[in-house]
Amino acid sequence: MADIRTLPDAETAPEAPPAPVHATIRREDYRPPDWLVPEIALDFALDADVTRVRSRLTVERNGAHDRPLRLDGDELTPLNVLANGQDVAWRMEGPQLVVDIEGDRADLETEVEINPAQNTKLMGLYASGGMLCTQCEAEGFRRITFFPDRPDVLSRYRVRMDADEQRFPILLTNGNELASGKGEHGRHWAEWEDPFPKPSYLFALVAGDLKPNRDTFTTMSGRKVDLAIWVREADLPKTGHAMASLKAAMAWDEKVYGREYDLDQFNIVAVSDFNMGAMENKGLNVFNSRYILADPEIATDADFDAIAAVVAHEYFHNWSGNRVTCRDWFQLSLKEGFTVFRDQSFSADMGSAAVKRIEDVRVLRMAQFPEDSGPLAHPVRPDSYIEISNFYTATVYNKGAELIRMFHTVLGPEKFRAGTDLYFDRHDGEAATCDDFVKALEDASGVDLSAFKIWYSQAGTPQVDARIDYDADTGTALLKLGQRVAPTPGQPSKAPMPIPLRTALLGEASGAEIASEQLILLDRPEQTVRFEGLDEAPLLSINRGFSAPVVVRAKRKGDELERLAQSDADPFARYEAMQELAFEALLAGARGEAVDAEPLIRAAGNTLRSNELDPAFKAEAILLPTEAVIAERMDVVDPDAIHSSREHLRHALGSALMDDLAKAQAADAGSGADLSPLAKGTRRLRSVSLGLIAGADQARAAGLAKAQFDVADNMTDRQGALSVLVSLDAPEREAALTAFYERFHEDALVLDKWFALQAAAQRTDTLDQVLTLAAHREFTIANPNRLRALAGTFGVNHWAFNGADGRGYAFLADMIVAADKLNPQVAARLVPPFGRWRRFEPKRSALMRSQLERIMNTPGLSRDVFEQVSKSLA
Ligand code: 0A1
Ligand code: ZN
Repeated sequence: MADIRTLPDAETAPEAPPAPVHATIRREDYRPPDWLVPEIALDFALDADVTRVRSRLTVERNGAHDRPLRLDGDELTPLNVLANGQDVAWRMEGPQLVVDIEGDRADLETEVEINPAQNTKLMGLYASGGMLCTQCEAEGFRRITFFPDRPDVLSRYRVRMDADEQRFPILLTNGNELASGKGEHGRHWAEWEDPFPKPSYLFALVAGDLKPNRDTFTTMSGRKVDLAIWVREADLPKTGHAMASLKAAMAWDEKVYGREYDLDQFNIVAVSDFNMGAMENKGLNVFNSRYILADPEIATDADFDAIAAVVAHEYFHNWSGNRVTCRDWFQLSLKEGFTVFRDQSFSADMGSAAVKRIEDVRVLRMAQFPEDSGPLAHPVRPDSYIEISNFYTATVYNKGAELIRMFHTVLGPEKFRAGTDLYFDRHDGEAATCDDFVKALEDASGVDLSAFKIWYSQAGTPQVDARIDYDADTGTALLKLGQRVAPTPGQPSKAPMPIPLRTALLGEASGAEIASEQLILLDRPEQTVRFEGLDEAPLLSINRGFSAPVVVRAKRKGDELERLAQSDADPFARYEAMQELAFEALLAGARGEAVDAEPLIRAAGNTLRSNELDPAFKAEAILLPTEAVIAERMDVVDPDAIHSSREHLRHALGSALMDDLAKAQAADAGSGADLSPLAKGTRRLRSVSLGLIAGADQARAAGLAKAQFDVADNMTDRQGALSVLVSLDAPEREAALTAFYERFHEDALVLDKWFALQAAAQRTDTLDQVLTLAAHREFTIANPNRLRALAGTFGVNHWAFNGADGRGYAFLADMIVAADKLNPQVAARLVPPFGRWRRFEPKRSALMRSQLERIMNTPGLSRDVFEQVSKSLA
């Protein structure tokens, strides 16, 4: 590239009109790209402070039109622009570089300089712990070089990297390495090529002093793939679980979906500053270190499971996301919903499917249901956005996965697999839509799924009302079902949805299945299903396995829930019956009504004493719903009433079941390194039991917790004990927190736990403690994990965040405003707890609203926070 230092002069760079701020992008406005970029060659002269990026794009006019080439940029200034090796007229229109191209094809060269060390947004090329790395999804590539930064422009990449060899001995990017060598002044270089055309959001580059954990995987067609997980040398011993998970995921995708890996190498890099969980860049996944590094000393069983799930998730994207990508960002769930469904199925196959389903539904209810009933509600395939980063949501991911699961349920595994085979085959190398996915399932299965498409477009969680009328004389039962969806922003009236409900009837006296399971499709506002030949009164087991992501309100009689909790053969339905029993008591308490805890106590006692149920299931079944989930079921939220109702129930359960709980808490799980389902379940039940014991007898719980903490040879027991101790007023609390800090403060991931545990504490002084922690020398808002550990955890601590004086609101608002100046994406993710303001009693509601307004009035607010706050206020 010639004359790289030439700065634009006034003639070639006329002043552009400012782009509209905070514009709304709409799905209906989608147009295919004007220009395609089949090839791109990138040349990086890497340095933490000034990295020079030269790029050469082969651009091709897409169709007959005379529109100019528009390249996206973000905080970029072109140093040089050449077309076919010649100077060319160009202009900036807002952040876009616009070039009039003669002819239908050209080579366009640009050059920019960027500053990774000052890139606090962690989008594009940034510095983290001495290394350089990239994050490009969704729109980070435009912070590296000028490019049509949209997922339907697929290019073949050739990349040259040049860096100081001592500081950056390892140079990685997508695809395969072609050549490498030494340069002058202690520099070295490497050249790579990715044979698979990809959208810019899948580009990645890493430069740093990293060491690999290497392994190999032989694919089903016999190709050997070199695997490497790159970390700081000291972290190498903590990479074994991630590597084992990767190999298990590769084998699983071959077996279950027939998908084979396609490059000769697969690299994973762990970084400690990362906005999200991980990123599926082609052949070079970049991970938040919390989803790679683990050993039993520092990671809980839940951390181990999350690592396996996220490693698998990113790997599965190689097909569902990379080989077949999204046409536009409105189709995000095409890759995310499907890939979450794939990773959930993988985890279910690796452990207990029943417990995994319960966990997934718990996450859906805690994260997605509130989203779907609040001001930020949006369809699985959104219709508009201001900032796409705000749409990496539980709706797009988890509800999207539920939608795929419904397809799987309706089609059955064989037809579903035929459908995904056709989808991958038909759209390999393309940017596809959610409609394309459904069409492939339909074409391969011969089943009309068109009615289900409403799940992509209609927001809100359907409520299903169910009631059984039984006539003993005729042995007939009528199951009366109704559905409705509450209005959501922009969707005031709703159409009925197809809701597949796996349903069975149990005999009231025998507990046996008197009508075997069938799949009922509720697709009208009201529907009646008839059962005949019943010789005893029926109990209703409905939405088994949580076959549809809906709220079921069933009219129950007498001890129906207790009977279901005891005898339903479907583990999810059994769990659900326990939850409903808990809700009956919790809601009565929160409304100030008389509470009968006996049915729940009996059911929980039977569960704990059962010889058939495994401990992981027992733990889930006796775990009380969180205060936030209880709040979802109240018309007017009073956090103090909810808290005290839950505390009373914990007390009642804890005292009535003390002996059973103490036994479960004392159970020996063997070595902390044993990650078998039994060992993990035993540990989980120990800590859940400890929590209930604490509800009844704080002094006893403090002693047991401290003992569990002191003898623990693993983080699960330690964290479980500490999570109970932090809420107690006992000398053991301080002792354990101090011991934990002293032992682990040099490990950033464990220190995050220390912050998070205290921010989650159920105490009247939690906010004061959080304020003190915000001033701790180890606290920083610049590191997303640390910020989330303190402010994110506090925001979902229902009782503490919603303290009546409003100081909790002020604290979180302060955090959002401060974080927004550095990292808008992460700041915006702290906003949702404020979105519940309309649901609260008037005093808190006003306090929350005034904090939202305060954020809104902050000068220079980012697009990210602006969108979340303005929608929350609307
Ligand atoms: N595609 C990733 C999630 C992801 C999205 C945006 C990011 O930007 C900071 C990072 C990661 C996944 O689903 O795993
Ligand atoms: Zn994903």
